[in-house]
Amino acid sequence: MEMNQFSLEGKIALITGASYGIGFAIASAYAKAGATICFNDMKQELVDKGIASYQELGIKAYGYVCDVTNEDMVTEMIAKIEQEVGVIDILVNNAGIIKRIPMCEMTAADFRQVIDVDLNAPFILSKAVIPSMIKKGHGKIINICSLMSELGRETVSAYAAAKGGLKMLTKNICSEYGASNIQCNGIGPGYIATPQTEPLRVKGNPFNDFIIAKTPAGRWGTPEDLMGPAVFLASDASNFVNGHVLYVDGGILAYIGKQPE
Ligand code: NAP
Ligand code: GCO
Repeated sequence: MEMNQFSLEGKIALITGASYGIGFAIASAYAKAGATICFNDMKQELVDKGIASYQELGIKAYGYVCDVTNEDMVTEMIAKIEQEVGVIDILVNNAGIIKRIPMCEMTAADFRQVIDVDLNAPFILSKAVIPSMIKKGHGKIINICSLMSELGRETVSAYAAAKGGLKMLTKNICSEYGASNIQCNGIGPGYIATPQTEPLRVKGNPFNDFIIAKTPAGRWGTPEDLMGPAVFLASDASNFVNGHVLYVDGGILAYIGKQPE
């Protein structure tokens, strides 16, 4: 086995919502593996902040303002990337939101917004890049799923519905485009310390201790924990891995949880 199977030299990657958080970590890992990085955010100020953060790591990243739920903006962004950088080899559907509201108190508009960002947008982005990947003869699509692709919990009905759907969209892209040498896989992060989970980690929140007791690793994950798995799924090393969700969760899905003392 050639070790350069894990190299991303010469590849162009688009990671959505990657000014910070998990997306930023994945994009940074891809750059270290040799890829050219493109990312987007909804606000120019965050795109600029993201570009500066990448520069601090010595990475020249191409940043674009784009709301991933807006198909016209996505079409424009992909065209710009193809013109300014080149055809996208790797798409990471990372941009996502969560609304933690008891289901019966959640408005349909709130539910729809989560589905729009976490499920409809990966469909829109994937549909936008697949034709060029087919022409190029290869492509990698990585959907950032969740433990909530498998499990539910109180207050996250919209998010779990979206992430469960994203798991099945992953399997369907595999089924429909595997013959075109496109591999579509998911990454299911466990509980990761990012702005999205900040409310769960505040001092004294019992959920913090709950997660640590439920995780064999005995800790919250970090965005850096996702770097290696993300490089693997973007590289030639995973060319025969398709339609799979790789859970990077410290073992939480396998474990009933520590007995309370
Ligand atoms: P985060 O810190 O909240 O970052 C989310 C990113 O997505 C932000 O850059 C945000 O931009 C962007 N975004 C949101 N809506 C967007 C839209 N409509 N168009 C473009 N960009 C948009 O989240 P994270 O923790 O890094 O999570 C990243 C992904 O991992 C999400 O899909 C999340 O569901 C998933 N995930 C997270 C965890 C975890 O424990 N953290 C675990 C499993 C899965 P703005 O700053 O402009 O809003
Ligand atoms: C929550 C958390 C989780 C994590 C992640 C777990 O409120 O339960 O936000 O949903 O973000 O998705 O994999």
